[in-house]
Amino acid sequence: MPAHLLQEVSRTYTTTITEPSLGGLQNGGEKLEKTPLASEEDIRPEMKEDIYDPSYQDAEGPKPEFQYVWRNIILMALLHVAALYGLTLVPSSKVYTLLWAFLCYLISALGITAGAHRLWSHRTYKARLPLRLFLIVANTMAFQNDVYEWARDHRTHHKFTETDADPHNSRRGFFFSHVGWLLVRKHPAVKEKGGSLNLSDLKAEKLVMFQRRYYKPAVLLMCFILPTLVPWHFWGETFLHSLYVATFLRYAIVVNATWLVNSAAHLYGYRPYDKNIASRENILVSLGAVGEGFHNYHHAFPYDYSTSEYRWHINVTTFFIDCMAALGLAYDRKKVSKAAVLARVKRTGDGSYKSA
Ligand code: ST9
Ligand code: ZN
Ligand code: ZN
Repeated sequence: MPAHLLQEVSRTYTTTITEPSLGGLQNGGEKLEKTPLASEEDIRPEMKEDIYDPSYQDAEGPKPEFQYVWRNIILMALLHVAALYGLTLVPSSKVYTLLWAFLCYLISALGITAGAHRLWSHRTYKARLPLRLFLIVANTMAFQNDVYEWARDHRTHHKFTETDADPHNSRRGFFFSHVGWLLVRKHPAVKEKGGSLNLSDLKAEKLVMFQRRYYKPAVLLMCFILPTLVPWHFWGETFLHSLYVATFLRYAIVVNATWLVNSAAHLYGYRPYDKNIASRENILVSLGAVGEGFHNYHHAFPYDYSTSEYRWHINVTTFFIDCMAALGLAYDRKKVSKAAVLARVKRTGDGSYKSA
């Protein structure tokens, strides 16, 4: 059978969607498998590293002192001062510069949400090489550590959430879970318990390891040099506006929108799916984080490619992945069935559940 036909067949049979709602956009009219998927065993048998492990609890006794990392503290402070200055330059920026800054925000955001998060940390869908190439470049523009490190920390966060082994344990307060955790040495439990995770899928992926190897020069190019040079070179923006608005302000917005998932979405909002976990549904966070604020759902069902019960409801990332699926670049998207969601709501929800 010719290669393209083989691909078609494999695409048809590997897409696992329970309630397709994308009309003509989806898979060019292909028949979708309608398999009601309920548990992680059925839905994603190959990955268990992000499933919460309630058997791990904090050790008794005093917590270790914070070991400050002054280099990070100074650089983060400088970034935020530069971003504030960038904010004052917004009114005098060219419209194209603002559009470019927004585009860089969107690309960086997708590199985190569709890339580091839903693809590489959770394996909630599969992506063909052109999409993975785009996502790794976009992820480099986001400069949030390389995908290997990001996914290692993130799986650790899910498995040992709200314990000392959680890199951004929200029990240590808003500031720590927002940015503080990047300014101090990690708790020894993070390294110990994180070290027990199976990361062989990441180690085996050449693209992920390639990014890790060349991460520093790649970040310099994608996060700082390119976003600054484009407005300056192509439409005669001043160097100052290009640097402070398209680069520093845009980068600061992307990281803060991301950090809010760890801070605000672990502290403020309802818990319709599971009242026993800290993470919450936070619509404001979803707006800034292109669909990643449905965080009570996401911790309850980390294998769902939409990180939400819904698809395109305040969720640009799911729209993007579905468009990629329509082009044949994304496939095998995992979606929890409505029946499984409702059963969980009934069993562990806080009573605030309303269907959108
Ligand atoms: C940034 C990351 O911003 C943000 C991540 C946010 C995650 C959000 C998730 C929410 C859901 C998704 C929502 C997306 C929304 C997107 C919206 C977009 C609009 N397991 O780390 P080191 C071991 S980064 C196992 O140096 P220290 C390991 O052996 C911003 N082992 O620890 C490692 O060596 P190696 C820019 C682990 O010395 C060794 O320990 N970047 C684990 O305590 C040393 O690791 C920065 O600011 C683990 N989990 O230093 C840099 N962890 O790597 C920040 C460690 O060789 N980072 N090990 O294998 C640092 O400078 C340092 O990590 C540190 C800790 C100072 C924080
Ligand atoms: Zn996650
Ligand atoms: Zn979380």
